[in-house]
Amino acid sequence: MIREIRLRRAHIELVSPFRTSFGVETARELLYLEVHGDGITGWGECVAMSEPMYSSEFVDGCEAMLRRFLLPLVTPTTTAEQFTEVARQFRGHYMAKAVLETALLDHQLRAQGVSLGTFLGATKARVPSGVSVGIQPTIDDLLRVVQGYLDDGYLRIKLKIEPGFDVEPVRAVRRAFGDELLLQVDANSAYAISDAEHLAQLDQFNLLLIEQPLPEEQVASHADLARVVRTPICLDESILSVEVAREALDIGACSIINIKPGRVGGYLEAKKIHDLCYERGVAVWCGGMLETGIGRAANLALAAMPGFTLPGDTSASARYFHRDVTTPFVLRDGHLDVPTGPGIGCDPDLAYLDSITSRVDTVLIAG
Ligand code: OSB
Ligand code: MG
Repeated sequence: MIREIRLRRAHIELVSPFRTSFGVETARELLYLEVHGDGITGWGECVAMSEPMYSSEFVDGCEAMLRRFLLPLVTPTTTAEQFTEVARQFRGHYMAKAVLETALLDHQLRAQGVSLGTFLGATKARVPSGVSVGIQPTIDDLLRVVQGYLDDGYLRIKLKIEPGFDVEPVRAVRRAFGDELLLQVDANSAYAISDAEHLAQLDQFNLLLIEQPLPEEQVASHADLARVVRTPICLDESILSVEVAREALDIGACSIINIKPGRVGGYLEAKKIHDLCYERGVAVWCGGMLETGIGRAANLALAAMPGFTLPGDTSASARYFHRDVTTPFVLRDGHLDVPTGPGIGCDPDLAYLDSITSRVDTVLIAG
């Protein structure tokens, strides 16, 4: 039985600033939910950023959504599946829904002694790691940063791009590291359909994919773009549900999907998108939102499903934080191990987590 849910706010610095076409992140404002009951704690980490720059969601907005609309849906016996169904009455707010669904799912799986990987149908014990490289001040800086990640053993490089930092940086990375390097780019919706010919210049670099070149709402324009650009289009921001995924694939807006559970309302919806793509032979990979160990553990379970055939943005703890809130995830031969314990399979170091926590509020679950 669920007795209470704690909402914890915390703060953690990033090891280096992460610049994208939408802004610069130097720290993560964190929101965790803890579902308590029967001596078990289920954990969820909210992926929303401090400001609504990647998407319309932001962490204080998620907290408001949770307090006012989502937490009141939970009773002592609510399952993750039931929560997700009743939460459909509220439009949007995927990241807020996802953190609560995940904490409920972790709680119930821990009670059953079943790992999230087993629950989802994971088939791998470890997953290949890629790394997302922020926009750098100069191309020389970029080459140095990429070299460092390759030295660490990362198996795939994703370059963040924006107008003015695209063709030349990609050319330089290809030239420096060779044709064998698994390389892709992410624009975070910084371009317009009128940039189609410009983006087609990226075709010469044999990229795995171009991620979210156009705005979130312009799904159909991505289909137009895909007729001009030969490099596969992958959608991130636009894919908010399995229904959007199906429509995007049907019209040819993308041929690859970046699955982020937080962006689609949780792991249950993420699994549906995986299953759809798997059935259609469409490659998927697991994105990231600069998660700490709690969110990362759950993403690894997802990334171990059979349809995740491209390396994800599931990087090691050290790529983000000087000290993670869980036992750090470390790269071995370019891979991260999928946790095997019940639920998400790992626990935070509570003393350390408390030291970076600004506030914990307890919501009693009335029975
Ligand atoms: O677009 O994939 C993205 C980080 C924050 C918000 C959006 C994105 C990203 C990343 C980094 O690319 C992924 C990660 O390493 O967690
Ligand atoms: Mg992206």
